[in-house]
Amino acid sequence: MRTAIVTDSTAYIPEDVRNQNNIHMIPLSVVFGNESYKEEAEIKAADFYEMMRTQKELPKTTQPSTGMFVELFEKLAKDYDAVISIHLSSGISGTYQGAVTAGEMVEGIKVYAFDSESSCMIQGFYALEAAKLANEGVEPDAIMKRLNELKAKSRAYFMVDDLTNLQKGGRLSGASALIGGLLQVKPVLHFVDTKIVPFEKIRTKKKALARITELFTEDAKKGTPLRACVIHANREEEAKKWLAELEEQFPNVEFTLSYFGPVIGTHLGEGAFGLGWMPQ
Ligand code: MYR
Repeated sequence: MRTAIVTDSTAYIPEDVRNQNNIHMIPLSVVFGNESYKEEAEIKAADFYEMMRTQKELPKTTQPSTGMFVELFEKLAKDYDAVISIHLSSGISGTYQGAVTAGEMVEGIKVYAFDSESSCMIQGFYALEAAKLANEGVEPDAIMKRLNELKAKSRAYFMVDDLTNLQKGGRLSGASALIGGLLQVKPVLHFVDTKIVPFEKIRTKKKALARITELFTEDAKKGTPLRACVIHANREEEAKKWLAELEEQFPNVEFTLSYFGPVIGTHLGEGAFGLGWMPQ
């Protein structure tokens, strides 16, 4: 069976890596006023953060339309029997549901939608793993099984410089414990049951990054070979420094440096950092 792999733009897999691995990408968009930009294709991260700094209003984000999914799946149906469509968490975006709905509408190709229950390069790792297996001719059911096994063992923690965007965009759940000092804290955040919730209330960025490193260390020391990603929102130099420290401490972990692009950056704001990992 020929299986195509689709992911959305919030995996932030570089274009050359997508092309090498035969991964198809469907974009989400950011909207400034009346102007909508498909991320990756029409707006890149650095330009986006510059625009966000200079505009008074927060941008909005939109998921791909069902029509975009239908068009893509119909195109893929010409060359493939199945498609595995891997998306950002269903608790923060309707993108995954869009793939499910379009999959029910399109004939001639079986659509398997995968809810990453996360986003960014963690989602990218699922897409890369799925692409490797699909290129080896592994059946889609077996690929889905492998993705679910990885999901059960994957972790991601992140922190934002300022919680305002996450709160205004309605993507922060269970934050009542933080109310009162919302802007003064740098909580470590994570996903629980598809939603973003505070993991621990922490007061400074330094302590938050140290706590995330500690959580990673606990897992990395267990001995399972891991792949991990350091993710930043327009803070490449700081992210590289963190990455270098981790690489030195954990030479057996396969690290990737990645970024929060326009759509995720809209909700996290500039200066956010994350660390995600899963078994290799
Ligand atoms: C949409 O409009 O459908 C997109 C909404 C995206 C919400 C993003 C919320 C932040 C996600 C953080 C992911 C961190 C992964 C380490």
